[in-house]
Amino acid sequence: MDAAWKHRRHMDELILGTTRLELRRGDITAQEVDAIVNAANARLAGGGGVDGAIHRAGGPSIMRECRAIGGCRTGGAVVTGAGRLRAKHVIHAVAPRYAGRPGDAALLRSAYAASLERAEALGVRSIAFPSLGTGAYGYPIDQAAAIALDACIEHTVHGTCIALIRFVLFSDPDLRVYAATLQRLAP
Ligand code: AR6
Repeated sequence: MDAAWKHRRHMDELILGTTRLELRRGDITAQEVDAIVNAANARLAGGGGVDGAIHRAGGPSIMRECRAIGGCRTGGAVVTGAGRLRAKHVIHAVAPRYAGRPGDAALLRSAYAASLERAEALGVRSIAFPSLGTGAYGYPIDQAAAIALDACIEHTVHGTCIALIRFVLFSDPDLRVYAATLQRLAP
C-alpha cells in the first residue's frame, strides 16, 4: 500500500483510495447512509444493544424479514430492508460470543468481511458499522477495534464501490479506543 493511496486526514478519518473510513460517536439508528450493520445473533431473534435499538426504531417489518430468513451463521451476514430507518438496508452480522478461543478473531473479522461483501452486492455507497461483538458478546474492545479496522482497510485494497465506511461508537471511551487503534494501523 503506498502512502498516497492510504493517508490520514484527522485522528478519526482515513482515506483509502476512493473510500473514506471515519470514526464517529453516535447512535447507529440515526445514520443517513445506504446500509447500517446490526450486531445480531445467529437466530436473528432480536435482543438488546444495537439489535434492540434497530428493531425499535425500524419497526416490525425488519423482524418479519429476519424470521423469513431464519438465521445466520456466526461470522456471516444477511440483509433485510430498513423499515422506518433512514438507511435503505440493514445488514445483520453475527459476531462470536467472546471466549478467548483461537477462532474468535477469525469469526469477528469474517463478520465484517461478510457485511462488506453484502454491501458490495447491494451496490451500497455508504455503510455504518457499530462495534460488533463488544457489548453483550464481550469481545475486548481494543482487540475488536484492530480486527474491525483492519478488515475494512483490507476490503478496500482491491477496489470497492463503497465511498464511505463509518464506525459509529456509542461512547467517548469506545471512540478513543478506535481512534488510537486507527493511529496504530495507519500512523
Ligand atoms: N448505536 C451504536 N452503538 C451501540 C448502540 C447504538 N444504538 N447501542 C449499543 N451500542 P451489542 P454484540 C454499542 O451488545 O456485543 C444483542 O442482544 C455497545 O455499547 O449491541 O455484538 C444481540 O441480539 C457496544 O459497544 O452487540 C445479540 O444477542 C456495541 O454497540 C448480542 O446482543 C455492540 O454491543 C450481540 O452482542
